[in-house]
Amino acid sequence: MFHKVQILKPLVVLAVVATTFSCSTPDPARLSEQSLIPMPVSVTATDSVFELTTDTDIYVQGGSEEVKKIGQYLADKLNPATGLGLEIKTASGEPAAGNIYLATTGNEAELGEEGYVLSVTREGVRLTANKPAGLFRGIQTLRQALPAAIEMNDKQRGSWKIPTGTIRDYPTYEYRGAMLDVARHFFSVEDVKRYIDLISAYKMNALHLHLADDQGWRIEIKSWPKLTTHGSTTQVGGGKGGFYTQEQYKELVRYAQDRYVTIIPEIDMPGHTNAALASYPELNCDNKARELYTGIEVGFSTLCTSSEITYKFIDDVVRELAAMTPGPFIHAGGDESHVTPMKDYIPFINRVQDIIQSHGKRMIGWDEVTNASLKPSSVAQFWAKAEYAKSAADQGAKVLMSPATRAYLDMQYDSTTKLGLHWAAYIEVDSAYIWDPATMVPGVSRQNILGVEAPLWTETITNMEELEYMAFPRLPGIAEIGWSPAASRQWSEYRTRLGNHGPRLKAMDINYYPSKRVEWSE
Ligand code: TNX
Repeated sequence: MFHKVQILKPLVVLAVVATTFSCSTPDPARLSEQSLIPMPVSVTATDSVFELTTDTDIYVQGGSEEVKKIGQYLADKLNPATGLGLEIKTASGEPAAGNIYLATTGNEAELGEEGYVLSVTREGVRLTANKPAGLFRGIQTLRQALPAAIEMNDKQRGSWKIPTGTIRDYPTYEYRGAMLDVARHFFSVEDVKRYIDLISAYKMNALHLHLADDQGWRIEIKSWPKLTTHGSTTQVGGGKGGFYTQEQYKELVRYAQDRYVTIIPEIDMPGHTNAALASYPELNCDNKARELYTGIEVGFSTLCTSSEITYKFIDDVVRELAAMTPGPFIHAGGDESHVTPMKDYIPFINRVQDIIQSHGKRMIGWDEVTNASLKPSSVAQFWAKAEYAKSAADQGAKVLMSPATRAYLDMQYDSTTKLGLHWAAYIEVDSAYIWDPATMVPGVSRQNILGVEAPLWTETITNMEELEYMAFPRLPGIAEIGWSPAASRQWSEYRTRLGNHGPRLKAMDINYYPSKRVEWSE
């Protein structure tokens, strides 16, 4: 080892001198050797490069404001680091050589809603998809086909070469998401926007926001104002908490929509409701308001399932949420309702499911909701009990896969991790990657599965830096599990790609955990 280093050193110095003093940077690795995450369905490399220059612009197919907006998003990603000032232009046909072209062509069934074809030749970049969402996903691949420095926010030296070839790509699962618990610790609108940026860079398309729990209620409900004037005012450890006004929430929904991410709001019930029970005495069977709570115990609170006012409350909350939710789902929680007897829990969940449906939405619930009678339109989120996931599938409902032992981003990496919990497992980066949703639970197979989601509970997570440390680099692996075909996934190969991805995570200013199971390139 020592000798190797001695011999290699002069070579390294030479290479550094060569790249620093020559006018052009060396050509990038072939397209098939780029460290793309998630791995595309197919990559065919040819042996040339396309270089972005001051003459390069982004041509969008004429007419569509939506495609124009995607073009602008791409320009905003490429211009800061390159300083090339790419402009958006409307094209009536394919542009002249030297440019990037984005178009929705709408005729390839296999590509579906989110698939795309990215074709790079010496003459230019051509990105096509059936739908704008596909163009957006393809842009994430294009970013990763450029040098990591493309992610920097200010002008970088260097040339901007993309290896040539063709990528055809589409997702395995239609739902690829992350969950953020903004109830245990509150996260600002700016934080949530950054998380949306980060998850969408890995082609995730859903952000589930856990908006209410024992420690805080985080979304303004105009018909029940004390939920926020009182119920939002603290958090775990006794900080000041916080909440989103409806205007702020709508802004988040729009921000996510522009990145083809659907926000799924969750109000957890009948348990995990202390913040609501503290705000309105009438939601308690004894009519007495509870104290606000700042600890991290679970399973002690319940709405009064036998009182009509509870259902009026839920109907009002769901109505206001549904009005701000363009996506199809409202999440009703339903987990760890330890003080709600099962004989009360079952009719409660059935009724909540009806309320959600009456407002035009589909219910998602944590896996315990399968104790009730699920409609085929409902979704059970598997986190703990395999038999519940199986029961959901047997009832004809879809299953969302979030096994706590693999996909929980709040679990510690190992016993030395300072943040997080370990009640489910220690989850190193390989463990978070080496599983297949379609074989996780006997009796639950691919056609029963809506997709995958990586939840981040925030009992111990207080700010964005800590959030990033727990989410990265596990989240890109979960994103790949949701997107890429199972047959193409191998830890031994992914590990190299992830290691090569290190400089990109740094350029994105992500505070990631530098796992020793990965060899990180500088
Ligand atoms: C269990 S997972 C919970 C959450 C906690 C989490 C901590 C689930 C549906 N319920 O209330 O925050 O464990 O890891």
